[in-house]
Amino acid sequence: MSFDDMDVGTIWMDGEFVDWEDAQVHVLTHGLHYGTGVFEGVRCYDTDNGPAIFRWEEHLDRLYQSAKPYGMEIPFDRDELTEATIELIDREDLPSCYIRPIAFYGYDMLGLDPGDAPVKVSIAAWPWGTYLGEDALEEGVDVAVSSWRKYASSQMPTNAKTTGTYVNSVLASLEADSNDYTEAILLNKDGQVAEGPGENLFLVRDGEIYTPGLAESNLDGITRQTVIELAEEQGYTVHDDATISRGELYTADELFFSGTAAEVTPIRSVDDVEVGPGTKGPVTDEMQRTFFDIVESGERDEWFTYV
Ligand code: PPE
Repeated sequence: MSFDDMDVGTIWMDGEFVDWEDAQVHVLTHGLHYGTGVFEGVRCYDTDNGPAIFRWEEHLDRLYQSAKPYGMEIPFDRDELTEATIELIDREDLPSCYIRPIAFYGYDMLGLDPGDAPVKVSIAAWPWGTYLGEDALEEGVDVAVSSWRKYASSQMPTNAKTTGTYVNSVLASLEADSNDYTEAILLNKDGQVAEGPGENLFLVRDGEIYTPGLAESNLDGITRQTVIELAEEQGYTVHDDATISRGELYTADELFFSGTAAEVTPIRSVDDVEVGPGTKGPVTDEMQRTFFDIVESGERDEWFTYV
C-alpha cells in the first residue's frame, strides 16, 4: 500500500498528536540502524455497533512481550496506548482502519547494546483494504515456496514481532514478486512449512484443519488463534501443533493464509500446482465467512474495543 493521496492528518508520537508530515525521527536512530523496534498490526472494523478494534488486548500483550527479549521498556502503559489509539481513530474519523503501533530504540547513541537509548513509541492509523490484491479473498492467491528459509528461534525470537527480523520476509516477498507470484511460503530451517512473510498458514485435508505449531518458527498470529477457536466452534478438528512438509502443500485439499492484514485469504496454487480444484475451497469459505461475520457485526464483545 502507498501513502500517496492518503487522507489522514495525524500520528500519535511519544505522547502527543503531531501532523502526519511532522512524525519524523533522526537518521541516527538506533532502530533504523539495527532493527531494534517492535510493532503490531491491528485492524479496526466498522461493525454494526460502530468502529471497533479487533482483539486489541491480545495485540497489546504481544507488543509488550515482543519488547522483552530486547530489554526494551515501553514508557507507556496499556491504558495510555489504548486511549491514544482510540483518540487517533476518533480525531481522524476513520470508520475502519489498520493500526500500526511501533516502539523502537531512538536517538542518542549507536553501538549494538542499546543501553540507555530512549524508547520511542508511535501509533499511526490509516485505511488499508485487501492486503493481497483486490480479488484475493474470492479467487485466492498464487504462491511460491521461497528459497529463503524462515530464521529459527535459536537465531532470533520467532514469537516477537521485531522490525529487524522482517528483512527475512522482505527477501521472500521480493523473490515471489520477481517471479510473478503474489506471495511466498517460507520453510523453516528443517525444511518444514513455517508461514508466509506476513501471514500464518492453514491446510485442510480430509475435512480436518492443520496449522504449523509454534515451534515451527512462525509468529503466534492473533488471526491464527481466532481461526483455530472459530474452527473448533464450527466442529472441526484442528491440529494446531502440526508439522507440515513441503510436499503436503501440493496435495492439500485447501490452503489459506491468516493475518491481520491478509485476514483469511485462500491460496489457489503453490509453485504453479493447483491446490484442490484451484478455487476457494468449502472449509476456507466457511472460515472466511465466519471470520467476516464477526468482524462486520462486532458480535463477540470480548474481542472488540469500541472507539
Ligand atoms: N506471521 C507473520 C510473519 C506476520 O507478519 C503476521 C502479521 C502474521 C503471521 C499474522 O499475525 P496476526 O496479524 O497476529 O494474525 N503481519 C502483519 C504485517 C503485515 C505487513 O505487511 O506489514 C499484519 O498482518 O498486520
